[in-house]
Amino acid sequence: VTDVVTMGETMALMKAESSGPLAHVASLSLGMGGAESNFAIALRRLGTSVTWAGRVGADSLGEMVLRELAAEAINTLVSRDHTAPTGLMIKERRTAEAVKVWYYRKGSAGSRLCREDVPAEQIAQAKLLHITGITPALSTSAADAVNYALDCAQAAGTLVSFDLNYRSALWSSEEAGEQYRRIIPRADVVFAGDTEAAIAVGDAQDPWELARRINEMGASQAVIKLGADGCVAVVHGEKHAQRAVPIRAVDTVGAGDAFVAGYIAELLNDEDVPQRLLTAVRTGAFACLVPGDWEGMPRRTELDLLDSTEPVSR
Ligand code: KDG
Repeated sequence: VTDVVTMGETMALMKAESSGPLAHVASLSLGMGGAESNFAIALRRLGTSVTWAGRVGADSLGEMVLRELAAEAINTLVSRDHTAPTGLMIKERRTAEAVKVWYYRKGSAGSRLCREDVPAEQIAQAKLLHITGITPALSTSAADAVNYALDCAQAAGTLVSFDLNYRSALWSSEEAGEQYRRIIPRADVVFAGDTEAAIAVGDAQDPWELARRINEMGASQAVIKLGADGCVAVVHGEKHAQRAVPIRAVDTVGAGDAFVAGYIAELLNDEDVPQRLLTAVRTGAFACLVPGDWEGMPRRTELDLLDSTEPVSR
């Protein structure tokens, strides 16, 4: 039994070693990434037990995903799909600052996630189920799996958190908005960037209004992620704001997942909202400081490093 259960697709990730068009990049390094497993790793490093459920191919890349998750002490409930490969994404560093992600995931094992893969019992016993808006975009069977996981959580009184995580390569904003409006009322905690939130609830004057509309749809904790501007939240009717930690980002992919993990870890530790948001912006900042999607996720003992003025600590 773990405190948190999450599910989704984790893919192999090939990262360009240098900046420039992929056509002129001589070497790529191999790793993995996936919003929910990034979240799981960040959460585990902060001290919360977590299960990741998903589907990978019966191939070497699937093996790599499972090895990495095991090395991070994530409990895994995985189907090995013998008829589809593990998905792949390639990260192009077009300029030193601009990262472009290319997906090779259509028909992948992960996208074939279905309701049989949903760990109903573990969800019922967990404190929280975490879902992202990527999973329902993968296929109809994956969308059905999300729906079923939400049924399991609601029947058992397990908290639900939902990160909208819009991916324009996977679906249109109309399709996404429709799904978001179905899932938000079933969630307790909702995370969204401001443009993502607008896909679900329409444009608004300010992020508070976006959060308030998400509350109105039934999620009592709405957190709007504003990147370098920090975040705002409306939680049980109360407004909160938190500034970001000033950093020089090298790769922001994975920062949102880290942010969510920071908030959820503190929520489950019964910390108040300001503490949840503070840990969230700090974990998010850490994720931006390394090129991988999850490798930079901090351990709890490392959170203070962001304030350190010492270049070397011994
Ligand atoms: O949030 C980071 C994820 O986007 C990345 O790790 C890969 O899951 C991924 C996706 O679908 O983009």
